Amino acid sequence: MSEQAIRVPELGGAESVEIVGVLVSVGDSVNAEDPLLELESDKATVELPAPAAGKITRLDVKEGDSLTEGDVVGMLEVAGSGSGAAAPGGKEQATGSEEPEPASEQQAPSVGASPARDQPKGETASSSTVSADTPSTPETPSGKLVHAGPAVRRIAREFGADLQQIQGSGPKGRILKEDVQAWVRKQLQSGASAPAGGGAGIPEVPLPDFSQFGEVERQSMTKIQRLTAQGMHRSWLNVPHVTQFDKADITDLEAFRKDHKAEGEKRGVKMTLLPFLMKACAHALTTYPQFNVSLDMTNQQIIQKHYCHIGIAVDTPNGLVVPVIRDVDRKSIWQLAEEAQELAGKARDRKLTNNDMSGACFTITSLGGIGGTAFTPIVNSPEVAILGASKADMEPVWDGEQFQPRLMLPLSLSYDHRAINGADAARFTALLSKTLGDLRELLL
Ligand code: CAO
Repeated sequence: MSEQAIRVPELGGAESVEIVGVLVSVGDSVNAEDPLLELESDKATVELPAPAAGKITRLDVKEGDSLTEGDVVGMLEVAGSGSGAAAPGGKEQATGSEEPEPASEQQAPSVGASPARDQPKGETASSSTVSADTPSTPETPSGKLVHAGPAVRRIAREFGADLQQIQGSGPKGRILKEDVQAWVRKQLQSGASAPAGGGAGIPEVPLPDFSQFGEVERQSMTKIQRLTAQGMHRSWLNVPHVTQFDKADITDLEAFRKDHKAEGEKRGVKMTLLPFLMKACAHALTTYPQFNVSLDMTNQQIIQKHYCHIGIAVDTPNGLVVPVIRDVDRKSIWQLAEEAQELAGKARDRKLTNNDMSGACFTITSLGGIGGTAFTPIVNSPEVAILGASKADMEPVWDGEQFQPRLMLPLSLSYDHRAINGADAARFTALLSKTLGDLRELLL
């Protein structure tokens, strides 16, 4: 038996490193190359491996400490011949049955040599020398040992993945980067059945006992509320959202609409702004077909749709529903007004069928009848874009010589940035604005 100092190795150019994880405690038995500390420089995260097999007898550091090359972090009681400088992976290893590592992989990792995201060499080296029955990895609050390198821990932290729930496929059950990715994928796929809060490895928001603050009452969510919560959550987690804002001058459109209100009454149809929005969106979807797609990420394909069905978000006492109007590009404004009215009525009477609510390529959510200046709607995935309309208001608009009072409609287009670029989104809303500003655009 002899004692050996555990020192910080050459830092690969980094002046100092910070301890972001202490993976062992005094009294722990370790194998050569077992990770002892997680060290982070401004370039990478690596493990400090045990220089030999033995028992930790002293630890002089804690998380947050800064270290430089050669610093002693603790002492190791080395078993066997007393050769404190025994080569890691040599005959003295506790896991003697294991294949010796190639020399190049046995060396202590050089901090800064390999970016954390690229699976540091040190991680590979230690992964094959750790014995599963050796408590060389930190115990989690539940007491279960988690066996993973710093790069993997970092990825898990980024995804909010709980390493305790992940089965490692590496040597001796070590959790690999691929295991974390597979786990996250599985969580996302099972998102439909996940509760609205949490899911996808994201910890649920803990609920305090609200009754300590005042009187409370619990109500079961309606089915629509449950489905909406799941759908929104799934979309929010899966879709990289961006919202493009714009305005349309609908002064002339509003005059046109008002001119046709009386005729609408005769037809039994309320002529609102919505059918015009639908028609303008259909025109933009045809002009920019990249908005009329869904992404199949599993097969890495873009599914282009050659039909133009538009969903309309309808606010009902039971929650939000989205009936779909088919072939909007081929219907007249009167037909669209009639169908929108009929479907909104069915929605409020809870008479919509699944067929009424399926097949949309794009969604419009209009809050204009209520108020507001802008909002950021959530894409109704697997669609890739949604248009929000807020309340149109009179605004002074400069015509080059003077301000004119114009009725301006605020538009908020949220889109899936995987499918659509910002420039396309700006073109889309510019075209909407142009079309709503002058309906003759639709004739071209
Ligand atoms: N700016 C100014 N006025 C507007 C407007 C706008 N953007 N949009 C509608 N209006 C006007 C209408 O023209 C109508 O005016 P008149 O009475 O003078 O004709 C009035 O507001 C009421 O319209 P409406 O709301 O009854 O009808 P609509 O066709 O505009 O909308 C529907 C129908 C179903 C979209 C709407 O009733 C609705 O449910 N909106 C809420 C959708 C929602 O909740 N979205 C959020 C989803 S995400 O949480």
